[in-house]
Amino acid sequence: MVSLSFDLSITDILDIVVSLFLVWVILDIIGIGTPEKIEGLFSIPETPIIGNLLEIWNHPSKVFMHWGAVYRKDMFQIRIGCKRMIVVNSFDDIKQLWVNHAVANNSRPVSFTFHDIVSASQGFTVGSTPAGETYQRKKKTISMELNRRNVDLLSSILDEETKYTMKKIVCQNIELNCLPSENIYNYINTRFSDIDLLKYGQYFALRSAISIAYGWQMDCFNSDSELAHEIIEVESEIIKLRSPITNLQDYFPFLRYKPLSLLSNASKANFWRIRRDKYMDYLLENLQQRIQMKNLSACQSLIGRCLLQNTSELSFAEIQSLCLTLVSAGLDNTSFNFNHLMGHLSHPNYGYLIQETAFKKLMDCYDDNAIKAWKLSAYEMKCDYILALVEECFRFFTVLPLALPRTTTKKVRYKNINIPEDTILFMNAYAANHDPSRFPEPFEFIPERWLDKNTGKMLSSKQISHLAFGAGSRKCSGQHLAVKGLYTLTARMILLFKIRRPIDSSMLMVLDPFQNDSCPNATSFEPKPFKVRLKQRHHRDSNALYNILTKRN
Ligand code: HEM
Ligand SMILES: *[C@@H]1O[C@H](CO)[C@@H](O)[C@H](O)[C@H]1NC(C)=O
Ligand SMILES: *[C@@H]1O[C@H](CO)[C@@H](O)[C@H](O)[C@H]1NC(C)=O
Ligand SMILES: *[C@@H]1O[C@H](CO)[C@@H](O)[C@H](O)[C@H]1NC(C)=O
Ligand SMILES: *[C@@H]1O[C@H](CO)[C@@H](O)[C@H](O)[C@H]1NC(C)=O
Ligand SMILES: *[C@@H]1O[C@H](CO)[C@@H](O)[C@H](O)[C@H]1NC(C)=O
Ligand SMILES: *[C@@H]1O[C@H](CO)[C@@H](O)[C@H](O)[C@H]1NC(C)=O
Ligand SMILES: CC(=O)N[C@H]1CO[C@H](CO)[C@@H](O)[C@@H]1O
Repeated sequence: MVSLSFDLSITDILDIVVSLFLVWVILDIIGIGTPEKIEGLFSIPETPIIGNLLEIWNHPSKVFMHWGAVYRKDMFQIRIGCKRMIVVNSFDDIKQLWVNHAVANNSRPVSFTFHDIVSASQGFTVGSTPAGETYQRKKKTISMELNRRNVDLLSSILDEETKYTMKKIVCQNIELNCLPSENIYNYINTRFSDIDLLKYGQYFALRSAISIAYGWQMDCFNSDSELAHEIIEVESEIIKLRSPITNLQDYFPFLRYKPLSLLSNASKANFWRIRRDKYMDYLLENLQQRIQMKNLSACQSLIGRCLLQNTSELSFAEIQSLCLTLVSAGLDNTSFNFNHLMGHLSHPNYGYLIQETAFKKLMDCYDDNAIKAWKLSAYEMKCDYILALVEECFRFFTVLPLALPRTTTKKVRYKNINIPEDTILFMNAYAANHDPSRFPEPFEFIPERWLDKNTGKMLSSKQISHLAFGAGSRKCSGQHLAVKGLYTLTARMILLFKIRRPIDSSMLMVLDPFQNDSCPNATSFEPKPFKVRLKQRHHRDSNALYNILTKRN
């Protein structure tokens, strides 16, 4: 009996698959089911039913660049299943469309897997919330909390966290017990072996985020290492589920119905959601307990203040969403950028020279006093060359090559094209950041392009800007934090070390982020691991600097 009913259900499933598929094919052939073409906009040739799905499954950003070149179009439309979307490759069109047109009300597409399953309990992150009142309340809070002035108030946290990161890099890689009394300069000549710095970047991003959000210092390398691992692993799996291309249920609605949804494994999304809930709940409950005990750093933390003050008018669910945003947004984005920058510096043919220039410029800014340079690099971004280095890294790498997708909330007219309401827009940020009309020699890593040739000062954002943080009203709210974090990390790495190529030359970073991407169908680049080798940088104050690292606060 049991096996009979099992057989039956399998046939049932097959029946449903086949009949739904046939209905879909028929609908597609007569043209119901397929969305109308947008008039006046070039359309990439497409396959019936699926549209352009197969061609853009992997590295959509690169395929879009290729199409742009082949068809000589900066803007074109594509289709996946029942949805049509517009792709914009050129820097100027993105600026026009995202900043000057209809940006105020740009929304985010709602994805079935991501919004209905992954986000069922903790809510959406700010970045994935569609337009509306709840979005506006959350965005207002996070933009205000992380505006330039407030990020400056977080300097002491970044000071502490970058110091902690440097200390771990030193202590874990040269044979030494970093006891407070120990003088590290006895070990100066110890050689580092090849190391992968990504882990340190991730712990930096995670610890800073937890400290800012909850006023809690995580001990990532010891007592909280399990929790840290868990957060890093789960968040990086969840970002993969968010890909705007590979979630087939979004484009082929019949796949959402049981039993088909079981085949397409929505339970995978559920699995990660449950693991995420566990630590998100833990972090918030822990904060609430500490607030009850009147713990000062808990009460003054970003989320602590949201819970205590009623001025922000946030509901509890909205506060949960802010927590999620703060924990997840910087995690891989910041650490991948840090690692990528270190990878560039490890390239002997240009990276070594950049480091020497950077060190010299830092010394120039601080009267040749490395101790002062070390201390103040967390509190001010005075050295324009380091800032240029950071901006060039954001541009060159563009960790989210398609930024995050947008949806129009009303009709937009642009260059005689009527873009209807509810159209998905893809900003090809990678393409725009390598647009040769804006960035001569776009595939070269040239920090100087951000600086005035005569004065060496940073050019204004009107003169040069990149799109790694998106553009317009839904531009990244964490950009000041991300820039400041990366500035401090970079300045301090350069003060302490010379970053050199790995001894194992196969571990040298590959420059093209598309080439060794381990997950070509994901939203962000996921570079294969690579390594660098560190040597101590010798200067008048180097021993004193190493002593700062080993001292207890
Ligand atoms: C290197 C680090 C980072 C990069 C490259 C990055 C990049 C981006 C991009 C491309 C977007 C989409 C913008 C658009 O649609 O135009 C975005 C949105 C967002 N980012 Fe970041 N981000 C980074 C770090 C952070 C950090 C540390 C936070 C801190 C909480 C943060 C918070 C947000 C939020 C809240 C949004 C959503 C804005 C909205 O939809 O209105 N990001 N980010
Ligand atoms: C779906 O994913 C979950 C978690 O990864 C796994 O346990 C389950 O076996 C998968 N189911 C199918 C039908 O692939
Ligand atoms: C507040 O809580 C943190 C984390 O639990 C703890 O390290 C700190 O000592 C507490 N501060 C006070 C003043 O109790
Ligand atoms: C915040 O406002 C809600 C209702 O608006 C009220 O129930 C709650 O007591 C207030 N909390 C504080 C800390 O004032
Ligand atoms: C990167 O940043 C975007 C926007 O802030 C965010 O939605 C995403 O979760 C982040 N991804 C990772 C892997 O950190
Ligand atoms: C990186 O990609 C290149 C070309 O695709 C390949 O030859 C090389 O083995 C890859 N390197 C690593 C470390 O995977
Ligand atoms: C995305 O790419 C990775 C690595 O190539 C692969 O393991 C994974 O199955 C792909 N995901 C989808 C949905 O195709
Ligand atoms: C510029 C613009 O059109 N802004 C509108 C966006 O939508 C809100 C309501 O959702 C309006 O109040 C704004 O005027």
